[in-house]
Amino acid sequence: MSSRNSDLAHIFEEIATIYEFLGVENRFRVMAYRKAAYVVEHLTKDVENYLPVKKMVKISGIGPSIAAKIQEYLETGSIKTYEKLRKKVPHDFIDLLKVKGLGPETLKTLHRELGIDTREEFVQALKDGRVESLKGFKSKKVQNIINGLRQKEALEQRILLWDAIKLSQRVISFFKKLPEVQKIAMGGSIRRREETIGDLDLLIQARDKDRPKILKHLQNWEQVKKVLVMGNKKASVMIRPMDRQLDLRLFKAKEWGAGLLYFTGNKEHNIHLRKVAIERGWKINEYGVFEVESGQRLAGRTEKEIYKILDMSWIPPEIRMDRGEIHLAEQGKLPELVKLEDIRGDMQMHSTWSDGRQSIDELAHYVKQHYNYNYIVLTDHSKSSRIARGLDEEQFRAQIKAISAVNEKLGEDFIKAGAEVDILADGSLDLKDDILEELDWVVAAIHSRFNQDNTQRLIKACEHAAVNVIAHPTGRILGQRPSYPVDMLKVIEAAAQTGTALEINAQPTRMDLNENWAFEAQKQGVKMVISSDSHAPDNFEFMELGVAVARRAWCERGHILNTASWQEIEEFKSLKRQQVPLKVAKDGEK
Ligand code: DGT
Ligand code: CA
Ligand code: CA
Ligand code: ZN
Repeated sequence: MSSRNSDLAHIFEEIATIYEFLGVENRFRVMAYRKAAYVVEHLTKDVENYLPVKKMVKISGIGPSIAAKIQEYLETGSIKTYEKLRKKVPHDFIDLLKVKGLGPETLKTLHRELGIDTREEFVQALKDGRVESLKGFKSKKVQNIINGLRQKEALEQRILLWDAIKLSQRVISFFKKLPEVQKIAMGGSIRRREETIGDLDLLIQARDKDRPKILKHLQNWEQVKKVLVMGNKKASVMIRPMDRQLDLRLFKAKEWGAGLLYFTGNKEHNIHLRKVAIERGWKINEYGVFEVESGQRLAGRTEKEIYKILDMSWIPPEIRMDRGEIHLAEQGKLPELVKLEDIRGDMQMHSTWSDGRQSIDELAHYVKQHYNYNYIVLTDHSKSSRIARGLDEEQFRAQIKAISAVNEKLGEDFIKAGAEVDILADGSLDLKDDILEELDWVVAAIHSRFNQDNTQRLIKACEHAAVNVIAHPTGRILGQRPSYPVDMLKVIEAAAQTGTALEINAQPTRMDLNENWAFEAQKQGVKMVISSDSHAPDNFEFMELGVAVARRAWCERGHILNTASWQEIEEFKSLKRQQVPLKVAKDGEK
């Protein structure tokens, strides 16, 4: 995707937010700009290709006034309306709207009553009690704001893995334009697929004489905000997108594997490898493996070659954490980690029937066109999730029919009828048993009461015969809220005993189960499903993140249910039925 498109999308998003702050009379503008941001972000070609304005308004979601602003941006590099709005409301302040618990009305009150214009002033007013002294700001509300701010700050030091992956794709494609770049890869936490990322570590293989040109290429990139270090084989810069540090290092061909290994880490893994080398009278650094006495080079060209000379099999980056993988690699007993290509279907997604953006028909065709899946499970929300426009029993019945109709046209049972049913406060389900019986797959999830201890609530859901999987089991949202109180070890145990699966939800801010719980679940023999929880076409890509979590949790194909055929998934369901029989409540009972 073009970087201009995404810059424009950011601008439109910010304009929408500023209008939101300025007041309800702007709500149509807010909607128009939000929509335009979304549309521009998802154009397949650079926005320039859609000009002139007359042609552009034919793209649904872009009106003439916004189309004119796109043209203005392409011609002048800025948008006057945007500059004006920015002067009215400081960016820093608007950014506070992203804090959970702080809406436009609250911010406006703070501005009016306390004269707060910047984030700094806001933090100060929180600290010295001025916020709490305002009418309508009870201590609980203030505490919520403080918690929200903390979560946001924690994430600001680091960025989400998904954002980092997208950012690194942009960086890599920028350098790939140079024929002098022989090999290129991201190292560090991105390559290990950590949950959040501090800085970006970029490695390039090139001939010595081409180094200056490559470094110059970086220095001249319009996305570079500041040069921190500029050497002759490395550089560090701050880049504008997401305000990140980018460390670039250059290697010769014979050093490439050693450089990649050294800068992929983690540190503990590297130290352990070095120890193994030292025991043999060798040393290992970012340039290769050498015999200490003679200084003779033993390896360095590829990672495989280095692991091999240390008598180990190649270790996938995701598990280079010194958690026992080195020992297993010495014995040739590393787990065979699940791969993205192993995934045969997506187990959670939403349609326009609840809060998704695609109709059932569109979902089916989109997935068939872009993915090589054998099945998808439609899991719209149940009725108590009002904001998500959840369905009641009758609507699910109608949906089952609608799914059959689409499947009939497709000539196969591609779409499975499922539901994401709310687990109510007492652990009972939001839908009657008889409709659950009619569904192909039942996902149960908590969407309310995040403050109470939810252990028993989840265990009770596991014990329900119709529940096949617990979705996003801890409920955490990165950058917004931690897990609700829950004893996950007990939930994992209940899942194991009842034959219920646990979900690895692959949404970028969820990744829930996280790698630690997924590791625990895998050890306890609990099956997991990986789902994109898609609400829009581009969400299906998130599957990659869920697979990364599973890989970091040492999961093999067999641990992940949706690497299997639907027939095998049916067998998984009937196993639970043998353990936990369902007593269908008759009408009038319950
Ligand atoms: P981050 O950036 O905080 O998300 O995490 P990393 O793991 O990317 O850390 P970073 O950028 O400081 O270092 C990049 C890689 O370089 C890291 O995977 C391990 C390796 N590395 C860094 N410093 C050292 C060191 O002093 N010794 C060794 N053996 N490896 C190091
Ligand atoms: Ca890094
Ligand atoms: Ca770094
Ligand atoms: Zn959900």
